[in-house]
Amino acid sequence: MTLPPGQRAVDGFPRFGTHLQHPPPPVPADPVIEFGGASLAEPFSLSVADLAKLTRRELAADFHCVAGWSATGLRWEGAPFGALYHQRVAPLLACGAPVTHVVFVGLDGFRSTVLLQDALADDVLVADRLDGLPLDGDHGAPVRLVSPRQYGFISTKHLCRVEFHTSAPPLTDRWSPIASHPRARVWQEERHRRLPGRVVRPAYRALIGPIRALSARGSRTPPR
Ligand SMILES: Nc1nc2c(c(=O)[nH]1)N[C@H]1C(S)=C(S)[C@@H](COP(=O)(O)O)O[C@H]1N2
Ligand SMILES: [Mo]
Repeated sequence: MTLPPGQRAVDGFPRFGTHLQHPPPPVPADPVIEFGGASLAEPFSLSVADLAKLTRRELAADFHCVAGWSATGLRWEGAPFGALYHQRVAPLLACGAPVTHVVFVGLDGFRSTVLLQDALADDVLVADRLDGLPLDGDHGAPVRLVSPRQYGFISTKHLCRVEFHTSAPPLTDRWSPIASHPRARVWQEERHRRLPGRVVRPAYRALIGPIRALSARGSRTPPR
């Protein structure tokens, strides 16, 4: 098995992220995803139930966290983001400047900013199932983004809003020591916005233990 540079396989699939001191956000009774942003003349929303009726795809992929762990052999199911974009969003785009950036927002307030070109890769899904089961709270219920060729922080869990922009939205981590790379491609080791991936490896790896300890506290399910 070949992993991207600087990654190490872990057993199972840990719950991870910046939200771990809290339990997963409750799933609304009739969850929807809102689509908006400067590029859309009219915002609209799509219920998660309707999302399940769109063209579906199964995807076997590894999942790579920027801190350095990789979960291997996951099986995702959901709607390809590219199909959703071309079928539902593109016809509603206001004429003018083209879409360049897409922002994915989670019910816990988490946001990821992705270049449209990366979001349209053929393995990017809005996933509602993992390993043959509905997505659980730990991994992003009711639905999450999955972009396996980018570090995990791109793959917003508990997805509730998608925004389309014609230029880069303001950076929220401009002064952060772990300023994330805007493309976050795992095979290019694009971990940090300014520092080479190899250089930040040890510092990022040191974060895994403390973050996983938090995760055990907020987790809904025992670690697998
Ligand atoms: N809503 C939300 N999505 C998120 C995060 C988060 O804190 N909140 N963390 C990100 C990070 S850093 C990683 S590595 C993955 C972890 O996904 P997992 O908990 O399913 O392993 O989720 C990403 N998506
Ligand atoms: Mo991560």
